[in-house]
Amino acid sequence: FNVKEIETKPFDGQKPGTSGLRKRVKVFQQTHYTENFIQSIFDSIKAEGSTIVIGGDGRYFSPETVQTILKIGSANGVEKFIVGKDSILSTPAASNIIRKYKATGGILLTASHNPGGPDADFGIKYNVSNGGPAPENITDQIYEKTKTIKSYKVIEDAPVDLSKVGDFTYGPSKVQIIDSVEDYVILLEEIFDFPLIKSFLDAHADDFPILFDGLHGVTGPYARALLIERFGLPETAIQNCVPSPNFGGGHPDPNLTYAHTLVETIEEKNIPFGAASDGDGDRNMVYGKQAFVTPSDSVAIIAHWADTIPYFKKGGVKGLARSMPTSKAIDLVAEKKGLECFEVPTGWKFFGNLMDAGRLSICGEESFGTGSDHIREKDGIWAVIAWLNIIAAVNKDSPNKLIGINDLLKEFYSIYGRSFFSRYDYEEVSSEGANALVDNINEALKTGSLKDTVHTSASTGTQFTVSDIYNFEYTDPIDHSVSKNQGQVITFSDGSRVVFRLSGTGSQGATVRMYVERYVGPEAGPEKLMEPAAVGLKSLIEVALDISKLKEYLGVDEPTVIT
Ligand code: VG1
Ligand code: CO
Repeated sequence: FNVKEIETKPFDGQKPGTSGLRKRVKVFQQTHYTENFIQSIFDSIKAEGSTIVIGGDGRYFSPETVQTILKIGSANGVEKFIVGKDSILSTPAASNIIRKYKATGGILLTASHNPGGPDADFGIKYNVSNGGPAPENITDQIYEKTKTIKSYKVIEDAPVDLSKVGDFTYGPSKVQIIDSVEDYVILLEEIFDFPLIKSFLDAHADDFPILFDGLHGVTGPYARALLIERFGLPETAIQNCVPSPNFGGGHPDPNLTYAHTLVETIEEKNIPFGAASDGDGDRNMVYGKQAFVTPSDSVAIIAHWADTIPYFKKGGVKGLARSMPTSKAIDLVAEKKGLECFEVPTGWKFFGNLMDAGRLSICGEESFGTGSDHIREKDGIWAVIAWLNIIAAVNKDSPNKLIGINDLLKEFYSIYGRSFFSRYDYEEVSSEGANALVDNINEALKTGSLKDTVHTSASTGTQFTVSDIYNFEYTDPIDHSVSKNQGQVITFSDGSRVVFRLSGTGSQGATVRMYVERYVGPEAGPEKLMEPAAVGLKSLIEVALDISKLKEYLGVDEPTVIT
């Protein structure tokens, strides 16, 4: 096979963000654009003799891109490709495949929860041999290569048929097309108590029906294999579970705004337990009739009940962690259990080193990301099955009263208190406005002008005194790499805090995120503790908007999404 060298010129802006390179499909479709980025990946790793996993959420432009990877990868000396059938592997499943088959790394074709289709988003992300997203030193290297690239290498062979499982070749390289679901189901079976879950669901077919909504993303086949085939649930237990290249025209993000198909069916049919996942399967939302679990609470509750899950009962819980903007609920669990607890920047890549070093077992992000060291990505289906495992175990000890989501929340708050938490997203605002907002807070940080100032909520009269402002910076305890400017934090004397961050996953304009958190101790009593988050946070949100002059800088009145 001839290796051809194709001339090219660098494109601006091929810098991987929080989770890979995400742009409009039209941008990736420009001549040489995708090729440049893929060659830059192979230039940044040891491609010769490597094994590369290829998967993704099956979105529009994925099949073409798999062929592009085969062409360029083969020319760069890749020995073997392991590819999910129809180019599909959920992000957690891909992480598992990389680890299980000891691959060099993986290329994931996904823009996660961003809409798909010819006019929407595409994305490419590189994962390393531990199964996790490439750390910053590698993504920086990829970006440097994209800035100077002059040519890329290809081998021209007939495209591989991605719809057939089996062993094939592309040029001199081996290509193995694998079932997308099988290995993942085996993995979860080793982690959870499947017989316990099944017997609980069997016994409560009438009073505890469940519903999983795949939002037309990649998790559909995984949910079917587990819920229908393993647990024997009826077809009504899943919906929107056939992956579609444009996610059925929807926005595959599991939150109260975008997962409205789940929310509507749950409320209409009085379903006590529901869940949804995002396009690539790493996010999750747990939602039941009149019951919503914030992701920050979800991970803390899983940590609290970890002993009910065989994987943790056997291996123990080594440590806990959260991303910086995530509420501190999990810190309270760590404290009570005498475990180490880490606060890392936003993005799953920061958890990997801690897991590899044996210091971290369970972690999460407020952005509907929950997971453990069974792989190196967050894992939506894992979180849903974890909840089912916990509910099944708790109910085994409560034969006379059915314990549901709200009972678990109530009990958790009565032990630890509650960290009321909410995030306001201002999507696709002007970059100038967003930068001015950030500059203004930095100015206050520098001059100390906000320190000790008192702010009063106009509607409730509650007062907040600023105790500190800082820019979050993280030093990785394992490799000592430093990540600066990871978000601006304003803390108040009552322990509340507000965080401002610019998103690193958007594909157009800027997205500003404002995170608010206020802790209420268990002594407040169940009525206060079970208040809707919007009520518990009203005063703080007013004050945060006021201090930051956010509406002025961004020129918008309301956020696009509230979670
Ligand atoms: C967002 C979330 C972050 C998450 C990232 C990738 O990043 O805030 O917590 O890790 O998406 O998730 P940002 O930079 O836009 O805030 V996924 O499911 O899109 O891979
Ligand atoms: Co995702």
